[in-house]
Amino acid sequence: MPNKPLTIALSKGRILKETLPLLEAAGIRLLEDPESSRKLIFDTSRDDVKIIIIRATDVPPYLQYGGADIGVAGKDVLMEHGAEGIYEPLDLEIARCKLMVAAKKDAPPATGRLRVATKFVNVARRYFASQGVQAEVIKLYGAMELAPLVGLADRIVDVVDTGNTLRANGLEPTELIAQISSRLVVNRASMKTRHAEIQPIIDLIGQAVEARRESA
Ligand code: PRT
Ligand code: MG
Repeated sequence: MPNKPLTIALSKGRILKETLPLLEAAGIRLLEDPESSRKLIFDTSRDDVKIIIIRATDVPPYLQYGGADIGVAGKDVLMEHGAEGIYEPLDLEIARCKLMVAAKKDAPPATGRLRVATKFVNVARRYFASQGVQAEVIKLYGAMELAPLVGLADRIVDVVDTGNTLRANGLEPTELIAQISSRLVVNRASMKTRHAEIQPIIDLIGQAVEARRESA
């Protein structure tokens, strides 16, 4: 009996757009456009490969628990979730941004206990602890930029690209926590049991990343 298909987990938006050309290098092409479909599971040009479309923050748990064999996730999301059961063989060098602390423009320096609003609660707790700063971390699911404006928090921790969103809300970045890009991730068990199928895909994508870097 043939193996069940390899499952690749992607999320809509910038990761999908920037990952598709890399998958093509491994002969994997979507047969329809997920951005305009309500389906969650898609056939590809390879009978042995399916693509599932999930929320960016759901990629690590899908990979950890074997809901997908391969995936693409931002390093920010991986840092927040933790890497248990997940192997991270490649930096795809896409969806680059920075994980930063930000505050109201000209906010006073931290004294005493800081209130920090973020969806990256684990990253934020670790970061402020490493700086010896006492922080009370408040979990939000979106629009972090609002929190300092209404006095909910002194700082936010968020992903920043151009900085336009911060500026538009009278905020400014104060500290860099980490440079971020998206990573190819593989379920650790799949990496062992399906090595002969997965390793060639990693190699071809790795070559495509290198070729793109050299032509940039
Ligand atoms: O949107 P959803 O809630 O489903 O999930 P998500 O926001 O995690 O997914 P998505 O597709 O927005 O982001 C996927 C990954 O892209 C993130 O995990 C990051 O690794 C990476 N990435 C790169 C970014 C950005 N650039 C980025 N600019 N993720 C989010 N942003 C946000 C930023 O926080 C701000 O709100 O985009 C907005 C614009 O940023 P500025 O600085 O250019 O104004
Ligand atoms: Mg988003």
